[in-house]
Amino acid sequence: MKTDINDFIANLERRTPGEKEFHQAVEEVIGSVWEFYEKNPRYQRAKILERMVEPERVIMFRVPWVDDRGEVQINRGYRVEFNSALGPYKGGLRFHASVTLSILKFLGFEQTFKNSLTTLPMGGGKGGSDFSPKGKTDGEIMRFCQSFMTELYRHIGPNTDVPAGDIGVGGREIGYLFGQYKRLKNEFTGVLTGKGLAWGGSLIRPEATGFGAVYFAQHMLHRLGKDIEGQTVAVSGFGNVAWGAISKINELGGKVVTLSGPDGYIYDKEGITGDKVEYLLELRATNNDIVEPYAQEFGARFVADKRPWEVPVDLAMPCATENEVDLADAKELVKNGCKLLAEASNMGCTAAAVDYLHETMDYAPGKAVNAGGVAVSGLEMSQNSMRINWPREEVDTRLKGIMKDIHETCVNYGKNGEKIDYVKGANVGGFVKVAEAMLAQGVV
Ligand code: 2IT
Repeated sequence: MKTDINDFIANLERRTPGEKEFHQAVEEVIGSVWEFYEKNPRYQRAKILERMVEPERVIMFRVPWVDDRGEVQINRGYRVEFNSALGPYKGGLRFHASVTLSILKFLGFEQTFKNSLTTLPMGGGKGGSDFSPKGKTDGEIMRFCQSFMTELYRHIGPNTDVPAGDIGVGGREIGYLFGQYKRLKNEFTGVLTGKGLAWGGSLIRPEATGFGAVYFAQHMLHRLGKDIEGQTVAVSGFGNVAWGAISKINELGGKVVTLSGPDGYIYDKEGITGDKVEYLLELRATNNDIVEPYAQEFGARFVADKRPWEVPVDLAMPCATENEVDLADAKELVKNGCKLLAEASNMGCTAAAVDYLHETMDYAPGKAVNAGGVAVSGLEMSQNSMRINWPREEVDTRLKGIMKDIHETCVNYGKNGEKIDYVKGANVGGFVKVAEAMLAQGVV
């Protein structure tokens, strides 16, 4: 009953036609773990990989709402409950016009391994909608969130499935979603993470993805005998992840010179520091999804319709969305002397870019680098269960410890001579725990 890797992928594509982002995510993981899988007949007999690529449950639903002009709008809502071997399904909600089932399946699949790497008891899931917050008023966003939760509430719960934010879902949206859940269930529980501090949220959760990514990059640098201090960094995006990463890079003495949005990128030679960092939060709150106003506000350069990877930097940290670094971008980075790329976005690099970066510099994938966000979500769940709030230092110390552990796991499973294959390290390290738990729990 031995299948080879090509049969496995052909079978996956036949069963899930057109889901190209999902195929990309699965192929990346399978490429790393196949050798390990072949050496372990007990995994094969239990069809662990075949089960892993099939979500435990997918929920799709209509989300009707009324806009400010009184017109009825219809969006599609999703929750992909991918894998609960290690704990309740856990992962964010993405509200963006580009959302499809394929994108949420890739994110939910990745989330399973990422959550396993955090060492905390969380399964993997992801959800969202093709609703775009761009240009919407606060009232419209609230009504959309209420309608979305009016269906979602029956599928989730603090011991079942705990959503959080992702692109397009921040503190405001989590508030509206939480309010509606509480009203429908008449229960105040930790059913969502990323909550406000006064009502069950955790300190450091807003900063966690960016902080964690920088802690991870710092471990990569230390292995090379270097440090963030004095390094120039290109960051993409201008949302929550970019904001957290830039704050931490500044604190550690690095200099961030770029930001980006769907409209182009900003090159700020002086460095994005002080008020400029806080301005990102204002820019985000306008719901316009453009970064250009930064250039007018602070006199920096704006380059329309381009990505920031053409600027000479020492480090690159993609902080926006999937496939935001392609092969040409990767070549440009290397040509300009960039020595390290730590992916804070999920699947930030295309498969061709990953292959190239692997040969030319130190590269680490999102599921390891950005795991600090969901890790602090896990800590928010712990605090909610105990009905206490930890001080800032306690959460930050735990986050630092988790990022160190994830880095060690990558080094242990990804050693390749002098180099570390962070892709293999993260994939195998994340896979082993999930696989063992699935074996132990029988054919379910
Ligand atoms: O991609 C991610 O890990 C997130 N959007 C955070 C998920 C979470 O449950 O905090």
